[in-house]
Amino acid sequence: HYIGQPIKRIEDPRLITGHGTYVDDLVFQGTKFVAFLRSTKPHARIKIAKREGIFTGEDINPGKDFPIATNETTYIGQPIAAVIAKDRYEAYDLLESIEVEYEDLPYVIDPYEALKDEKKAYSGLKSNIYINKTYSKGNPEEAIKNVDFVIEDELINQRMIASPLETRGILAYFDGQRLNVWSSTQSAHFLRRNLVQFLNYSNIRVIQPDVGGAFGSKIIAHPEEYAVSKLALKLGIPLKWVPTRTEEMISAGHGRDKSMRFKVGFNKNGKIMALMGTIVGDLGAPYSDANDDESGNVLSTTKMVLGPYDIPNASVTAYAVHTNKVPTTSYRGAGRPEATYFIERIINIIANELKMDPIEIRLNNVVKPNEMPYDNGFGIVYDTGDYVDILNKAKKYYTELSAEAKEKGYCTGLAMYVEITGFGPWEVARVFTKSDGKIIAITGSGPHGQGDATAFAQIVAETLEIPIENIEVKWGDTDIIEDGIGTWGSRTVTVGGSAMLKAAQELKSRFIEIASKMMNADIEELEYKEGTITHKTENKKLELSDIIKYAYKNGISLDVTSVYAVSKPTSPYGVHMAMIDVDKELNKMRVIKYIALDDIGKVINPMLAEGQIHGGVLQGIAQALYEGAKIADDGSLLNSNLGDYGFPTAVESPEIKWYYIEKGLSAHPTGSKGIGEAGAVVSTPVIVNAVENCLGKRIKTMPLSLGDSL
Ligand code: MCN
Ligand code: MO
Repeated sequence: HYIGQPIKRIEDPRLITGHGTYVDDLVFQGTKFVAFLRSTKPHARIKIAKREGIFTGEDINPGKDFPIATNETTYIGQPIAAVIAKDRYEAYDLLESIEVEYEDLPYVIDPYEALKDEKKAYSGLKSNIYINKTYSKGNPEEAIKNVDFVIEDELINQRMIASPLETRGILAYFDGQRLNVWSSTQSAHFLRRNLVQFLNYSNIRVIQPDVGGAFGSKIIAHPEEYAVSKLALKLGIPLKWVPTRTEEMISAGHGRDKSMRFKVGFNKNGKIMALMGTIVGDLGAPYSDANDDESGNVLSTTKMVLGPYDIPNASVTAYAVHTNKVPTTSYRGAGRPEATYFIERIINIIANELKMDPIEIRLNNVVKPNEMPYDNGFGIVYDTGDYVDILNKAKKYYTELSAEAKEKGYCTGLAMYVEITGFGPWEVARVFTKSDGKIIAITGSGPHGQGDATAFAQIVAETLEIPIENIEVKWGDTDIIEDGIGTWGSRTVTVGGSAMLKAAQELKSRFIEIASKMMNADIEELEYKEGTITHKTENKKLELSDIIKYAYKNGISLDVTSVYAVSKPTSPYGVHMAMIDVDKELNKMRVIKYIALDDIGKVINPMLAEGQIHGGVLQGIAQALYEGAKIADDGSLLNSNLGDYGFPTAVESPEIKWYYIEKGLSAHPTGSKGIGEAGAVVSTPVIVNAVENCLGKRIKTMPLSLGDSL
């Protein structure tokens, strides 16, 4: 059996021996290097002197300001012109020769200021407010009159920068017949569809080579990708663009940047009776590729803000608003971390107010197992799970952790989460056999570090009951499979894996069908076991190699493509906790121990899943303690390099223990739920809650090591 086993990553040998191929490793004869001139003003009318070799918005999107600003720039860092040179040194030198006239326009940086609509982030906007939507259930106005206590406050989830080790990058080449594009992206297919639309040209092949991480920042098609593709199509020479780290940080799309003003009414036992509030998400400058995604994730935050709790009366208004900052895009969790942060901080504040145990207060509020599936009233249905059971299991770990902390003078904190994963609309898988017996499995999704290829190999090997070494997994090329969606929203192993499972099952039934022909027997008379088909009553037996040989000889295809359409996403959940050393004098905090307990349904590979928890948890710890975009009054980024930004390393990582239960299976064929984001979804409030519990003072801003908290 392969499913459920900690199989080592089949992707790794070539990567860890330095044989990976990233966009910047690719060179074609005659490749030229592209560099972009970026706006130094948050909002201005621009005029660029046209010269030979300088390309502006007029060359890329004439008359429009997107993706490249032609007449009006709306954030510092926005690309406003491009140059092409023989290498990147010459390209950056060339940038200095471009003359830009800026005519300043009023700019707005603070999202609450932007809501007033006195200054527009872009003159083409009717309003800065991209969306304004209220979600309600019960009657919070009435309910709050009858509660024991009311608390009002504000919580801020700061602007983050994804910072994958590899920046974005693209190489585009029009070979006279078709446009070939290599991009560091989360989905070759999604980028292709976007380019087809933008260029109004369909003969495009997109390849996703090895990708050094993305964390959501490489989902959307970025302005530079549109621009380089357009220029490549126009000029017919291979063009490469790879930004510097600072360019990446000021233009790749930031994450989070939401705040919530809330009023919560609760009783002596900690039961929340009413929650009211406003969530404001700062979208930064308009960029439809980013803004269209759940309104910059503001809607997903709001729909999930009730968490795993049965809050009978609630009304929360969401505002997604434009400012003159870098556009915000998805960042690991994409809305769910913000939602989890808000509700878990609220619960912690209430628990401290009532001097209640963090597990008891949650037990008094969670949705009960007999209420599953549970419609949270804000448009999300939680499919399966037992929130009471997982809290009771967490109690044992938390009691031990608290005892150790007491002895050593450390702080502890805890948070719970429910999230949504396994998004659709569909995914494609293709499984076929080579004439030599090799099985090739191709996914339409776009793994870029998660290890999904190993999980896919496990799924195919388990279904066909053959050694995993016989299977080769491929992805990231629009030429090798019908179509695809991509890797994000912790969907890949569940949605892509279900497509893979269906394709492998179909291939297996084809094997059996062919065997029945070869043996002149009914399918019911045959038995498939470990790649061998035997006749139940007669002494006949066929190996897969015989069947494959026969199929090719007789003109029968063993190439199966399966499209798996998703009807509903699925909801993983868990309880995480931490022990932290807080040194008030040195204003220093160090996470000593972290325990994660999750239910993600069927676990395909516990080692891969645990790896995701390690990375995600450290990312969330970093949001609590170290990371955050520091924005100046004019919207410029002050900490635009990894040294200043507060990027965590292995040194900052605590000991992380992962436990899982497989109680709430999903309805997908794999039975799995996603875990790619869970760590980042819940660890931030775990850390802030722990520090708050120790200080006995309400915490408002992150990162804590820089904030006003201590
Ligand atoms: N897994 C499993 N059993 C489950 C669920 C997951 O064995 N029930 C395993 C899978 O086999 C896979 C991994 O855990 O190896 C994550 O799977 P899944 O939860 O399906 O998530 P995705 O593969 O769709 O990954 C996307 C997710 C997202 S949205 C972000 S952001 C993120 C993350 O993955 N970005 C990452 N983890 C990252 N890890 C790396 N190294 N680099 C990134 O950019
Ligand atoms: Mo993501």
